[in-house]
Amino acid sequence: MKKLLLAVGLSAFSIAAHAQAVEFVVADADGDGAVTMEEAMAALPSVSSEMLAAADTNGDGVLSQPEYEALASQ
Ligand SMILES: [Ca+2]
Ligand SMILES: [Ca+2]
Repeated sequence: MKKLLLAVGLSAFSIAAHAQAVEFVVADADGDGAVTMEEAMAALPSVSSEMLAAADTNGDGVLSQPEYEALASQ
């Protein structure tokens, strides 16, 4: 499990290596307290739709602050 997470983290890092992480409050453009997939892609253009889907750990279709920050810090 740890190895898998490390591998996922490393591949994400290589993709987003020089991306500037955008803070949750900035990424949440409409300020409703959740970052939609569209907002996340605008804030983190180097993130793939697969990474966004994986980041939505509770499967509600949007990223909460902890979900977003886990993605942004990859
Ligand atoms: Ca929002
Ligand atoms: Ca979610």
